[in-house]
Amino acid sequence: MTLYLYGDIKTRALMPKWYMSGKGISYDYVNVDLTARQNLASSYLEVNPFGKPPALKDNSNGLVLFESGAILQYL
Ligand SMILES: N[C@@H](CCC(=O)N[C@@H](CS)C(=O)NCC(=O)O)C(=O)O
Repeated sequence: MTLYLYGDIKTRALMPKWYMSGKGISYDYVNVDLTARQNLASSYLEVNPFGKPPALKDNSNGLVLFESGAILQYL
């Protein structure tokens, strides 16, 4: 399973980051630089059409979540 977490330092991505670290869940981190407006780039809007990090993509089943609470519940 490959998990991709999309976020930036000052976003709610910190919560799933902290949770996955604590649980030993491996993931790839994709930085979405809010100051550079990368959250509005098509590459991120394809993941989350709302353009708001965090988002989590699970490549094993194609699931994409973009609410921090839903991401934590899924994990
Ligand atoms: N309800 C969403 C909130 C997402 C959200 O508001 N993200 C903020 C960063 S924590 C954001 O994208 N701010 C930049 C913007 O709104 O353009 C969640 O909990 O994941």
